[in-house]
Amino acid sequence: MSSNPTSSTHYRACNLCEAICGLEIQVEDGEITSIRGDADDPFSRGHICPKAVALQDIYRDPDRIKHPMRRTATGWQRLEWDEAFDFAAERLRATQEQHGRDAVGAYLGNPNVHNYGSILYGPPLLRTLKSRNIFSATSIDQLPHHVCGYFMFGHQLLLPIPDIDRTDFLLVLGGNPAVSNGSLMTAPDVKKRLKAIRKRGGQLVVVDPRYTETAKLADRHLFVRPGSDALLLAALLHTIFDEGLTSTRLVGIVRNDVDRSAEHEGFDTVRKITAAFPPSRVAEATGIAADEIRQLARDFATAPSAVCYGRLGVSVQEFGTLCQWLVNVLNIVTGNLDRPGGAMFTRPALDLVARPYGGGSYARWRSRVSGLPEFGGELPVAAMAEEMLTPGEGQIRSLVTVAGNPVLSTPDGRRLEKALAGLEFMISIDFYINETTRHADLILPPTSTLEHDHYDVVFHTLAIRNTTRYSQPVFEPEEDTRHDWQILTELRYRLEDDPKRLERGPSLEDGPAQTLDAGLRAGPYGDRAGAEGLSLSALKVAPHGIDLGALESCLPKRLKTPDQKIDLAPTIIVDDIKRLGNRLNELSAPGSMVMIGRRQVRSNNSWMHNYPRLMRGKDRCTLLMHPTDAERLGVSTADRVTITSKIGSITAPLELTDNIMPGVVSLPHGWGHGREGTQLATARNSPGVSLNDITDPSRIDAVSGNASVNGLPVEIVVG
Ligand SMILES: Nc1nc2c(c(=O)[nH]1)N[C@H]1C(S)=C(S)[C@@H](COP(=O)(O)OP(=O)(O)OC[C@H]3O[C@@H](n4cnc5c(=O)[nH]c(N)nc54)[C@H](O)[C@@H]3O)O[C@H]1N2
Ligand SMILES: Nc1nc2c(c(=O)[nH]1)N[C@H]1C(S)=C(S)[C@@H](COP(=O)(O)OP(=O)(O)OC[C@H]3O[C@@H](n4cnc5c(=O)[nH]c(N)nc54)[C@H](O)[C@@H]3O)O[C@H]1N2
Ligand code: SF4
Ligand SMILES: [Mo]
Repeated sequence: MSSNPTSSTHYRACNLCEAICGLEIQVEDGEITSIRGDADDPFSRGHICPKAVALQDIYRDPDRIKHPMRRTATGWQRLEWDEAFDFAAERLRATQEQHGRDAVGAYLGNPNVHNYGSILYGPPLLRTLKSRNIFSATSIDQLPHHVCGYFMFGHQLLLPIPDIDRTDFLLVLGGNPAVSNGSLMTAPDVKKRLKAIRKRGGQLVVVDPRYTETAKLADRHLFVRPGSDALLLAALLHTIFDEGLTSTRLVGIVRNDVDRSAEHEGFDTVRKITAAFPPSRVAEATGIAADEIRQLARDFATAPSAVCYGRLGVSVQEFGTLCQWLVNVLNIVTGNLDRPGGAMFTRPALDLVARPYGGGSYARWRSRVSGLPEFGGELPVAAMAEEMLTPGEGQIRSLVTVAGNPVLSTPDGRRLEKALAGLEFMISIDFYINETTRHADLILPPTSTLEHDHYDVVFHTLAIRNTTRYSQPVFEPEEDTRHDWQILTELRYRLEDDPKRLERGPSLEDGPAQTLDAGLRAGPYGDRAGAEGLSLSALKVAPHGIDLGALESCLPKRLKTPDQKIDLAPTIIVDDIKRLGNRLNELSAPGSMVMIGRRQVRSNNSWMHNYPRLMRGKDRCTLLMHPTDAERLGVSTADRVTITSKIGSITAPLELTDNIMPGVVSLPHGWGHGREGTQLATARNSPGVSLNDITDPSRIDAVSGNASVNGLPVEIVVG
């Protein structure tokens, strides 16, 4: 692609968020001179956000480490790779020999999902460790979606994706795609796509305790009390059944359940359950008037096509699984699942649903201390610190973290820090010495993203169109560095102690590109199916990506349930309705203030605050509060306030705004870089505070064990 030896143009997917935008990167004399949106990418159409421009800063960051580092009494010391791998394997093996398999725990962070080498080579390492104490960011994020996919459709990755390009009615609960760029809905240039709904005569309705950037694009915005969405959804369904607005379109593929009688319509269990939640009964708790709820139900059910989409705000809360289940039920009983403009399943070129990857599993074991259920081989991260701190058999004594910063991203970060400090051994695969990895005995740093190839194994599976794209590396890796997959594999070989493999090392023949090629060729568009089909070499000559078309109806064939029917009312989920009923009264009498989070365009969870171009401007780690609350509490804009929960206190500057619901305050997560020993020079200049220093690990979604950081009761005082 290069026109002369010193100047070259590279087409490359951005791997920083789920939107997977195509980029055009210009390099001259080994330096990036420009990063732009790739106008020829058929999916992202030239869209880009400020974070992508910072890819060059990640590559050049003086704080990024490139060699193994060992923590010693006198500071960090560089190790050779061989020594480092030996040290790691020896210590992990010693822990397991002395205390058993489960004594080594692991935590996998979000960037793993954006790195196909890690997705393919992380699981084999975990299988070698054979520990039950595996955790990831999934359980403070989208776990309820997987639980619903598993129980309703038979596979944890069968997640219905909102067909926003064709819908007539989009109902968004607890998602802010205008800032997050979309999640479990890969939709580059999402703002334009949302605006297009209204342009073609459709409607966008947003339900959120904050009048968000997405709400500003909507026809209607409804403030909702945090944590009360399951009540709202139940009341919407109540109205739809009550007024005879259901569709029989999908009845034939909904499984019979025990309640079903001969003349039953197929939706009886759900009708019975939601009968207990008329709009008038939930109005106070949700903060939404009964008439508004009824009208919303009618508008949704009578639109030519409609889709309800619920994201982080309704997942990372106490009724996360109920919410995601009710979202699916709403789409199903109105006939909107698996049809254009509704919620649809993808057909990706590398198909994780068809391949022998895990379809899911539930409660095969439980966490030792709190009894939280396993899902898909992992335990909920809310249990991680207590599993380190509580003595006894099965206690975690050593930890492996891979691309994660749980000190800032999981509940009660301070307690986790205490737990990390007490470990026998900790190893982090990460390229920063940050709030978490500073506790490691050993850090193994991978290459940065532009130094390796890229394929979105996960996000094509979650995309609003079927597309595929492979990106070549922009830079050669620096000498004596390792990719994530190589680190994961080399560590595994050492633990397995297989002399033949050890001698050979992780060679490129074992590399992710080979696995990708095999997966593409065996996939639904693969060249095994026809001479013109997809393979890695076909993708290499199409660097802008290939559009494989709009999502298509695929039910019941794509269901993975044994009878190829949808389980509309899985017992494990339905049983949680009692808890919702019990909470109704409590939610109806809101007394205390509650805290929610928020995302920001120039942040990416905890780890992109070290790039000067993203950090210009005023302090962003502010507490949003409605003026009426400020008046009642006697605080004003100029104040710094102390925010106290059951777990602890933090202080933050106050920002008054009408855009937040009275009774609710909001602070972004991922800040708090002032901790001793963190080697992030730019981030430390505007450290902010960590919201997760006061979130409560005992607040969880009961069904999945997902952490519930939103809706946290707090008290606020000046100073
Ligand atoms: N209160 C509150 N807490 C939240 C959330 C919230 O909304 N509110 N959101 C939750 C969500 S959705 C998520 S996903 C989690 C995220 O939680 P985490 O995944 O634990 O946190 P990140 O901030 O994404 O940290 C990523 C880490 O990976 C490293 N890294 C970056 N790229 C690479 C790479 O290519 N290879 C390797 N090996 N390392 C890399 C970074 O240096 C950093 O240490 O936070 C959750 N926590
Ligand atoms: N710029 C940027 N983009 C990102 C990230 C980032 O940190 N920065 N993180 C990425 C990651 S890891 C993820 S998972 C996605 C998440 O993507 P989104 O789900 O779009 O995430 P948020 O912006 O946190 O939106 C959650 C919304 O839920 C609302 N909310 C909170 N509590 C409740 C409630 O009880 N009910 C309702 N109805 N709403 C509630 C909040 O006000 C907020 O508007 O974003 C990704 N994209
Ligand atoms: S929206 Fe996401 S994928 Fe697109 S450029 Fe920004 S960070 Fe990258
Ligand atoms: Mo996330």
